[in-house]
Amino acid sequence: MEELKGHIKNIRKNILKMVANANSGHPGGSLSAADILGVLFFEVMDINKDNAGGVDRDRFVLSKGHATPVLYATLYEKGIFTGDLMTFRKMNSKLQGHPNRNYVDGVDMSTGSLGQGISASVGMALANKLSKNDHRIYTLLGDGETEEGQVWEAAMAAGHYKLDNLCVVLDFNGLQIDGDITKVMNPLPLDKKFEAFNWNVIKIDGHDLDQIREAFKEAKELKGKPTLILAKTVKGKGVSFMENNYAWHGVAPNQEQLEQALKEVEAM
Ligand SMILES: Cc1ncc(C[n+]2csc(CCOP(=O)(O)OP(=O)(O)O)c2C)c(N)n1
Ligand SMILES: [Mg+2]
Repeated sequence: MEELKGHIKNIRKNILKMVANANSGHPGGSLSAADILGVLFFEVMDINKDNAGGVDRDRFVLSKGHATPVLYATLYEKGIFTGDLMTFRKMNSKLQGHPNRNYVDGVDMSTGSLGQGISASVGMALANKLSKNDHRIYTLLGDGETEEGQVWEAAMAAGHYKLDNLCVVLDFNGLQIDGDITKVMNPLPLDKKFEAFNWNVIKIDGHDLDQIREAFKEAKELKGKPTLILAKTVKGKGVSFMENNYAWHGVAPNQEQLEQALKEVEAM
C-alpha cells in the first residue's frame, strides 16, 4: 500500500510539472483520476514495459482524452514511457495534448473528441469476445463527457452484447469545462441510466484505494454484463486551490502556484 501511494504521489507531481512546463493542459481532471489510474496500472491490468508495445494484454482507453497528463505520468511511473515528460504539448513531441495511439506504447486509442473513446472500447471488447481472447478493456469516462449522446449508443451496445470484459470507470467529479455538470446539461442519475442499459454499477469513493481495488475485482468476476464503476472524485484532488474549482479544468499553474501545489501533494 505504501509503495502504491508513493507511485500515485509521483504521478500527481508529474501532472503538475508537465502542465506548468507546457503552460497549458488539464490539471483538474488529471488529478481527480490519479488514484484510479494508479491502482489500474500497478495492480489490475496485465501491462508492463515488456508487453506494452504488443497486443497480447489488457487495453486502456482514455475516453476523456484531455486528461493526458495523468496517463503519460502513469505510463512513465510504470516504466513504459521512458522519454522526457517535459516535452508534453511541445512541437513534434510524442506527448501531444490529446493522446495518439501511434506515438506512445500503452495509449490504446487516439481520443479527445468526447464520446468516441467509450465507443471504440465497445468495439475492442466485442472483438476480444469474437476472437475468444480473455484480455479486458478498461476505459476512463468523464462525467461531463456523458452529456455527449454517443456515450449512450455505446452504453446500449455494451449492454446488448453483454460485454463483461469491459469495465468503464466514470470520474464523477461533478464538474466539466464550464462548471457544474447539472447546470450545463444535467446527466443525473448516472447510476440508474447505466443500470437501465443493463450494466452492473458499482459506486465508490474514487480516492479510496481499497474501494478502487475491490471494485475492479468485482467487475472482473461478474459475468454477463459490462461494469460501470461510478467513482466519486474531487476535481483537482490534492491541491487546495484547484479542488472543486472548474477554473482549473484547463489552466496551468504559474511557478509560485506550482511550488505550493507540489508541497501540498507531498504532504498528502
Ligand atoms: C465532442 C467534444 N465536445 C467538447 C469538447 C471540449 N471539452 C474538452 S474537456 C470538456 C469537459 C469535459 O468534462 P468531464 O468529462 O467532466 O472531464 P473532467 O471533469 O474529468 O476533466 C469539454 C466540453 C470535446 N473535447 N469534445
Ligand atoms: Mg468532470
